[in-house]
Amino acid sequence: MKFPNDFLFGAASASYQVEGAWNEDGKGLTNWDEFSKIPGKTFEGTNGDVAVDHYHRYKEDIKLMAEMGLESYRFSISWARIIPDGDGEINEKGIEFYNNLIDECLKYGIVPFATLYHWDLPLTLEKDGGWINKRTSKAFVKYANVCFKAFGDRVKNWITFNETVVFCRLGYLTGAHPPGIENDPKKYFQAIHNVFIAHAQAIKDYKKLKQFGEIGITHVFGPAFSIDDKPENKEAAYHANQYEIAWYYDPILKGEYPEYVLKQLEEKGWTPDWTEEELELLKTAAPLNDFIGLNYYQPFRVKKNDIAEEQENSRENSTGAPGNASFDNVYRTVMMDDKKYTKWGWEIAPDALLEGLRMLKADYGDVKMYITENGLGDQDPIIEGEIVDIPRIKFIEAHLKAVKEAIKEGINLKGYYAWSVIDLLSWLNGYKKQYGFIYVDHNDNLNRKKKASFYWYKQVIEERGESL
Ligand code: BGP
Repeated sequence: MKFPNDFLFGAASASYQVEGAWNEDGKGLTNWDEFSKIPGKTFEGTNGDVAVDHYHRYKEDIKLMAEMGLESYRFSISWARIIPDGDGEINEKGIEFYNNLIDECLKYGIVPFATLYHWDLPLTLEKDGGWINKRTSKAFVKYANVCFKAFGDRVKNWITFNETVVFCRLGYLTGAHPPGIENDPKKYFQAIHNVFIAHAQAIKDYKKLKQFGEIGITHVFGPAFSIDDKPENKEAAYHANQYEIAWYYDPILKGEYPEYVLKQLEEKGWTPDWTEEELELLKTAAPLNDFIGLNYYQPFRVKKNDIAEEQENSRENSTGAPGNASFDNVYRTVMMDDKKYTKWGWEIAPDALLEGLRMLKADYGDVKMYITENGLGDQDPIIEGEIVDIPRIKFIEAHLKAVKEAIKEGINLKGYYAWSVIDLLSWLNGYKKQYGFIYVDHNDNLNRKKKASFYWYKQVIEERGESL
């Protein structure tokens, strides 16, 4: 079977991780510009000042994407380029940059899929409370409207937020992302709610503009599975899925937070400050979501947590590998002997993607979905100057097979975006952990080079995945 004609084969990036040009052409400072320079926060002190210089090399990069046959490029817009202080004046140079980038995609027939928020928040807003302050939600809606009006004639696919769970958890529970706050569940749940009302208002505004494109949000998709059949571990997995999936997906797709979590938040005093009006906004916005984006890297194998201990909030503990207790100490994620893991300890489990998609279909029906990120973080083998990233090919191949199977079962998946189109800055792992189809030589002027996976993905796209 070939993939259906309306299925998009894409790849993704994010502004802070590729652009560089951190202080050029009127861009304002962001939370990450500041945070990444605090000693010890990132791997070997890496930051996105230059990143892979996509800001200056986007033409060369998009030409390579076209050569690969890429059908869609998912990129993010840096809010601080568009509105440098978050909610004040518009920076025309910022608009110009994304106009050029979008036009360059269209020149080759590449569908531009834009994310409005991939974690780089204008610093002025962060200093005023960031996502804890509803000023940020309002500012986001204004910024989103500026983008819809400037780019919406050509961008027909919009993602409001990337992975709310990650920037809120790492921002307010582990302190590994800005604003670097640790162990503050009250703030964590407040930040999520403030993001969701911003999302809801932005999609309502988008629909009013009648640009006839589609809009949705992207969430991490990390379904939890019990390590065995013991009732206490099954309960732990249920708890994990309520807090990590239902808490995020329900308010978007059903317009209501899940009862199970709500009840516990109330008992613990963690219920966000919200108004009836905001809860109503979530309800009325829910049916307007055109799709949900899933970033799938790994599932979680969980068991009941029976070791009462203080969490250690190190950078290493925040880079995604299992082995930690949940913030509320109810369950623990574990590595299992019979599973396979990447060099960074992330489970490789294409079968769990398929199983997870079935769970989503059961809970949320036929909502349209895109895999907006999936990929292998690796230190790629270089043999005689060639980047032979065979493990990446195997990884993506296995996951695309799962996607194909899902489509055969009638799951409404309309695209797959590999993370990432080009090697880029990993937030906490620097440049050592690579994901791209295109290699960037940090020892030689950031020169680009095609990896083995580049040629492989090109072929997959050409034959629309028939031989997968
Ligand atoms: C996702 C983010 C991406 C990217 C990816 C890989 O959570 O949306 O921006 O960083 O994970 O993560 P890492 O670089 O930590 O391996």
